[in-house]
Amino acid sequence: MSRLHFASALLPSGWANDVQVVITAGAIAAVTPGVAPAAGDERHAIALPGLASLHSHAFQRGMAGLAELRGDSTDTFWTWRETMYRFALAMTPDDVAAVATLLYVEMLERGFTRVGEFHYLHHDRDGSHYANLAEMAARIAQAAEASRIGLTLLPSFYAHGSFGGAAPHDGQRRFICSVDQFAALVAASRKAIAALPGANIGIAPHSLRAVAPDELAAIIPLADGGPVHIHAAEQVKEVEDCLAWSGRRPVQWLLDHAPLDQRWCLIHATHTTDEEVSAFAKTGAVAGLCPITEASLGDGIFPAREFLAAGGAFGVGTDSNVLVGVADELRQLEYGQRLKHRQRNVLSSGAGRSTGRALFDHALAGGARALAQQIAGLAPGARADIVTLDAAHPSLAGRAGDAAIDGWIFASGGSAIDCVWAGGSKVVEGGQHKLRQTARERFNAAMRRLVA
Ligand code: NGQ
Ligand code: ZN
Repeated sequence: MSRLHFASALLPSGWANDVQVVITAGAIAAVTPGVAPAAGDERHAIALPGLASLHSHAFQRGMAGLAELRGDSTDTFWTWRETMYRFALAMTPDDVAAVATLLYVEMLERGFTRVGEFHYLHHDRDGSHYANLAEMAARIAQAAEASRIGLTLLPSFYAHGSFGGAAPHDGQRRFICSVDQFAALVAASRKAIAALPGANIGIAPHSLRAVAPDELAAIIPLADGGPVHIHAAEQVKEVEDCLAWSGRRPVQWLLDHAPLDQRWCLIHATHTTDEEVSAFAKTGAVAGLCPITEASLGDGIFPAREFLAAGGAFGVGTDSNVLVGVADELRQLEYGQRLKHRQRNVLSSGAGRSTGRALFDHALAGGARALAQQIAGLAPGARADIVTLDAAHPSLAGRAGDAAIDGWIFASGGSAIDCVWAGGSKVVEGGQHKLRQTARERFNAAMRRLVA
């Protein structure tokens, strides 16, 4: 058991002062506001719940910053994807473990205490299957275990190169499964996370490009009540190709053909019409927004204002992991809306209300829903995932409550985090994860080989 005391803490009911939190077996056992610190309480100033990065492709952390040279033709999402595939084809299981470990260490240092790992790099470099189909998933689980981040593993089903069941191309060979192989992969993945504290599992049909309708119907039961995540409508070309194939846009196709509900998360959903936005919001499915990656890849800007007005739920994901941070994703999300609408404080919940707080509350609730966490925030029964802010950081000076969140998100470069507890263990102190040094060394050694 451990006891923490916070001068102020953001609880599900709002900010509270003098909050004692009791942790037992990795979970929050009690939250008591309005009490003086007791002897033996570990004391901190400002506490927030950790957030989920609901969408990550861990291996892509290794190519961060390596696709910033213009190619021979106009650079697009699709040319980036070729670079990404070349990188993916080179990685061994040890490389994936090294990259994922550093990534998860960075996520924790930057306020993410859970990750939805949308995992599709399944097979060996030549496309043959590892003796353990979940070899790569086990490396992801190892990285989660070492870093202590909460893992929601989302094994991805990938079978085709484009809409209409087109054959996959050679660069996709490490991702490909039949429905039967995928069922075996999901079973092996369940084993890979079985002993991992705080872990759960869902499935991820990759996209309507990679999954045919009959396959989608066949794999949904494999989620067994867990989350179902799918990429949708990220690129204009994808929308056009989907229209040519089905007469429907991707989100409309899913609304018409998939049993969308609170278990589902549509990743990106960037290019959606007003009708799609309101129907999507009503399903309770989460919009998995990845603002930094969507900016990096030139995807476009999600209609977040309209989606929120329609009652939609969103969470954020770090996706390509080119830059990793809660504050960074939330800031980029709001700034995209400002650039689009040429206004300020677009996603604030009303006059006089903090934008940072609105972004944070939505991402907390949406992230928990998308990763099937029953309790979001600092409340009894939740996993003890807690972040403290550094009250001495200049961007927080003289601020309390929502103003501290705004200072962190908009003015600190994301660097105002002090300590982080994941599943009740204090893994980050003074902004640094205990494994930072070893994780960096191992990552750097892998990179020198892979990039050379
Ligand atoms: C992915 N990433 O699966 O890693 C995708 C690119 C695709 C993003 N969309 C590949 N950010 O969608 O075909
Ligand atoms: Zn993705």
